[in-house]
Amino acid sequence: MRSENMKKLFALLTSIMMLALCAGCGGGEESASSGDSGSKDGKQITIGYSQLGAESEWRTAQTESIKQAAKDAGINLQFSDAQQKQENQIKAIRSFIAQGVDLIAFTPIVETGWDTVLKEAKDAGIPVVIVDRDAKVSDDLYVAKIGTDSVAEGRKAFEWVDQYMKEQNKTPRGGGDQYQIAVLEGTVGASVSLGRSKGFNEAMQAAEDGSKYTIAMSQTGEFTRQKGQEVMESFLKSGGRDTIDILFSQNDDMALGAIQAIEAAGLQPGKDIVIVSVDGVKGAFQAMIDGKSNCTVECNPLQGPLLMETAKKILNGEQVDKMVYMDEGVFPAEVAEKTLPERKY
Ligand code: GYE
Repeated sequence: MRSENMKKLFALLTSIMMLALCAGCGGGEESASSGDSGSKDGKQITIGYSQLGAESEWRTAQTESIKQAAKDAGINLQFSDAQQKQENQIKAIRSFIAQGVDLIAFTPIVETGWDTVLKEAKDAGIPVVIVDRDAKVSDDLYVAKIGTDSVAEGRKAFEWVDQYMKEQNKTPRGGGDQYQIAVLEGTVGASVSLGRSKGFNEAMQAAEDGSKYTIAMSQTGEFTRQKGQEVMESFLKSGGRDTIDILFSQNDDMALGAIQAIEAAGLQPGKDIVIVSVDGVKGAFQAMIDGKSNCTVECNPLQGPLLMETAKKILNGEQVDKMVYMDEGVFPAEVAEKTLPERKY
């Protein structure tokens, strides 16, 4: 009888222990499935990301940031490179919808033409996050935008130029009383190209001495080093060699190409022609250290961690900001040497 009771007690204790253990492992799974480990209802999160291409140092850094952040967050990233074609991005987004990914993120190469495909994502119940560049679509077609303030970048570029030109107090190279500006624009129709032009021009119009400047030449260099070089060459050949005072390049890569064209024309980049560009990649810092460029306005490509965090919140049903801008600074040549070692891209 006694040993019967002992057996029963033993059995009871064993089952209590088993229950406790199971609860423990269940709890482990629970925490693995919520938040930090990149899973949704116990399943790994899959994000489909359509990248526009690989045109610049900046873009390479942004792609790396997104891939690394997905890995760190335990998220399965379906990455697709559209090689500068909007139609490839639309195809990629459609294939993410067909696969039934948990969330779609994309960096729109141009601002317009996204309504139909985003409507398809919405109908399939897949949330969309727009990353880096902007798309002109109605608010119900995306959950969040993570990006850079390109209008502010353009404005900062002009403000730096204006202050620098005042300090230098040079006479315009072409004679006359206006400084001549050449602009290398980014991809045609891209929000960041339009924004940087807008910010730069508005700041010029608003400046007290804005009439001291004129935009003499402006053309797209498609955000690539090679195109930047080619277009700068043609600017210099069509009269710019003796007249351009300032180059505003809408990204660093085009400025690096332009520097080669300026040197090939027998001029000193950074001296004969003052150069300001946007991005803040290491190549621009090196050019400033070498005395060949004057300023870079930062555009932060390290968007991966914020994207993953935002995606997890959305999939957990949490509220997220509709628009988040990355923090960005301005780096003139005098701080380049000190700053380069700290640069992450
Ligand atoms: O400035 C440029 C690029 O969309 C902000 O795209 C980005 C821009 C960046 O390739 O280098």
